Amino acid sequence: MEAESVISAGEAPPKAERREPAGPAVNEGEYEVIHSKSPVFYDLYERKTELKQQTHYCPGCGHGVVHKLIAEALEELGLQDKTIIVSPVGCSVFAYYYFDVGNVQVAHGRAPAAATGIKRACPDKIVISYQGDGDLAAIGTAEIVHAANRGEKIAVFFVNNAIYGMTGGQMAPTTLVGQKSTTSPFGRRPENEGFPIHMAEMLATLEAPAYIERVALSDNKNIMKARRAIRKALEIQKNGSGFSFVEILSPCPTIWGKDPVEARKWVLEKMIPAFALNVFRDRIPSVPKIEVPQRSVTEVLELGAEVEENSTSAARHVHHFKDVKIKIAGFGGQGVLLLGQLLTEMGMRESLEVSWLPSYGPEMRSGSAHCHVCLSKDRIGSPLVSQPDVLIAMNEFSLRKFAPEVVSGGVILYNGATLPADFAAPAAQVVAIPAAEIADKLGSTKAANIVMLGALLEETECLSSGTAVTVLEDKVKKVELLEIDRKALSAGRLFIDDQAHLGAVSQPDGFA
Ligand SMILES: Cc1ncc(C[n+]2csc(CCOP(=O)(O)OP(=O)(O)O)c2C)c(N)n1
Ligand code: SF4
Repeated sequence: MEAESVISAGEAPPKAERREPAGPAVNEGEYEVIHSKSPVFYDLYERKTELKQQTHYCPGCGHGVVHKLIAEALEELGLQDKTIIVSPVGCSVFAYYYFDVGNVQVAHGRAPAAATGIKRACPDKIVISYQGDGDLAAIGTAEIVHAANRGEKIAVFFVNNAIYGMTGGQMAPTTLVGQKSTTSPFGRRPENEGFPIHMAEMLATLEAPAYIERVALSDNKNIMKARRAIRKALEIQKNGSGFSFVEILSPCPTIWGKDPVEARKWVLEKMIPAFALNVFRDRIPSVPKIEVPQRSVTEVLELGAEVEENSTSAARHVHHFKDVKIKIAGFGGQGVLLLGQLLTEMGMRESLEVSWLPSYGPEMRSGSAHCHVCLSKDRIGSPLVSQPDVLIAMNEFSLRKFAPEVVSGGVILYNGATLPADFAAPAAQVVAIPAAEIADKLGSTKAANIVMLGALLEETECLSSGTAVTVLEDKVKKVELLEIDRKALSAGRLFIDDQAHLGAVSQPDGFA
């Protein structure tokens, strides 16, 4: 982009525009016209295959102007080296071609979510979410509303040109009533397409945002206001004050079928009356602090000693494996997901890398549910378990469905007195455990999952039963239930032990 200076000959340049004259000396009191671009832009746009001197924006496009205003504000505030711009899909998808700052290009509508993550991970950085109206007000509505509602300390620059530019002119949520687009060829009709969405006003209903303003690129005066608004949003972030949102009414001459001058006029005469220019919010949000109960020093020391003791005994367990992948499946209500969580909690306490991935239907009870659990000495690449070493099948349906996935030499623990007669066992160790029956006799059928946990620990020795007890003690608050769970854990272990003595299952030797 050739950013052209606004200084004319004979006129004193404002401070930000003062440059050493590059050309021949001029007479005192005279100034030469300076053409330059902010150092926040690359000198040459190397990522472009051709025309490395200029952007891909159409003549008169608002994106070019907004880019210039952002670059100048970053330069003036000395923020270039701290800035990360997140640009999603739309005509500005290649913003990273131009800005010599940190850049992240994200999926359509997702910039506020990505910006949230970046800002929280790097609070010292200046994070900008740069979005069009199709991106921010259509596919990305949820992201912007929730980022604003959380008061994320980011600056959002919302380029509203009332149309989908990149894809050739479909109706946007901000398309004006009566405005023609390829998907509203007779003009937007509120009775069919609804009214234009006023994002600035909508976000101003939320408590958290610090600054919300709508500006326009209709004429030089308004462009200067836009410049101030963009700078202010960045200053707010620099000061750590909160969420800023600047909506910029922008021309899109190409899709509107106008020349650049007519397009600016259209912003002035049509867009501004429909989208009032205003400062909708300008205050530092007051965020109430919720007190977290403080433990006394004695309590902390006691707790620390207990944790230390538990973690030392948990760490003592020898893991005979590099990693173990477990799938647990059954009906909702059988404690399938909870069993997975207990295993991951145990793994963490034994200093393993862990992951837990649940998968369940919409029903709270009796729908099918399963979860994937990984325990590993190394970092886990994917939490998905498609070839489990161990399957815990809490019902026949799950046994039949997932048994074929189990690796050769793996283990299948089935919650049932016997295996179904026609079940063709794969090349794995299959053990039927009447877990529900055992749990029932102990006082609660619900503890069948803990019987299976005991069986798993005894059969595979993947984790220590001591860790299981400490985890249960921490998680189960009802004394009677905890007692049943302790017995269920022991019962599961004993069952496998007895089977081993009878020669029905192999001796536990852990995983290779
Ligand atoms: C998931 C997904 N859905 C749809 C698209 C197609 N698409 C690309 S850009 C765009 C709209 C962009 O409009 P806007 O955000 O207003 O930006 P402009 O091009 O006008 O600057 C759409 C729908 C896409 N790339 N990805
Ligand atoms: S189509 Fe519109 S928004 Fe896209 S670059 Fe051209 S003028 Fe800009």
